[in-house]
Amino acid sequence: MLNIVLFGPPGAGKGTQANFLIEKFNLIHLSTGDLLRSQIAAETELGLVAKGYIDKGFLVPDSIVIEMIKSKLQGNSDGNGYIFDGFPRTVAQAQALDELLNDNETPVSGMFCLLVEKEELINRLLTRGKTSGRPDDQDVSVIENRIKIYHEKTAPLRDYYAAQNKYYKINGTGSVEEIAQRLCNTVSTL
Ligand code: B4P
Repeated sequence: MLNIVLFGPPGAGKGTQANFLIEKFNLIHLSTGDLLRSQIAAETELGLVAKGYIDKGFLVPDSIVIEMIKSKLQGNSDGNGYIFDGFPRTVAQAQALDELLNDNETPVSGMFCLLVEKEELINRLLTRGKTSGRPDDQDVSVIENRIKIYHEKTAPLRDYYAAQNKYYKINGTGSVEEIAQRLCNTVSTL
């Protein structure tokens, strides 16, 4: 089993690169951002709560996100493994993921962190905001809040995975294909 955590600040290319890795390594894609947006689109109770956080650039509470991932893992036992895209984003989420995967004796294989400069992140997200309709991609102050929260709450996970020898840095600047090649080369060494 290959369980990959795709990591990086907002706009680093997690969702973009996940598409390459899924195909190359035959993995099941679990994006908490996509799962939350589908709840928002369906106007569920969970979606309404999540929208209040996402539109302002805050993280959705751990309890909601962990429960969502738990139910997805229970429903998908086949396949070569998972690609976790945008999850975990806090230490509590990383601990919960370890517990869930250890129950099935299939731990995280590696955490791959896409490194991109702040100015480039903001440009990418504002560009996407012109066509995506995502409110969180249309306002610079919301984007800056997302990046700030990434540094406060999410970036510390680098130490969490480094302590387990599972942290891999990937240069996230360049063409989508070049970055995909770097990622695939590194994942293939596992
Ligand atoms: P996500 O959906 O995870 O959104 P994201 O951080 O913006 O990254 P995404 O994967 O979508 O974008 P990508 O970098 O691929 O989260 C959205 C919100 O949901 C969060 O802010 C939070 O509120 C909530 N949430 C999600 N997960 C959560 C969790 N676990 N806990 C709590 N809250 C959670 O791409 C960005 C743009 O860059 C795209 O337009 C792409 O085309 C472009 N791009 C990509 N690679 C490029 C390249 N090499 N060159 C130029 N452009 C590139």
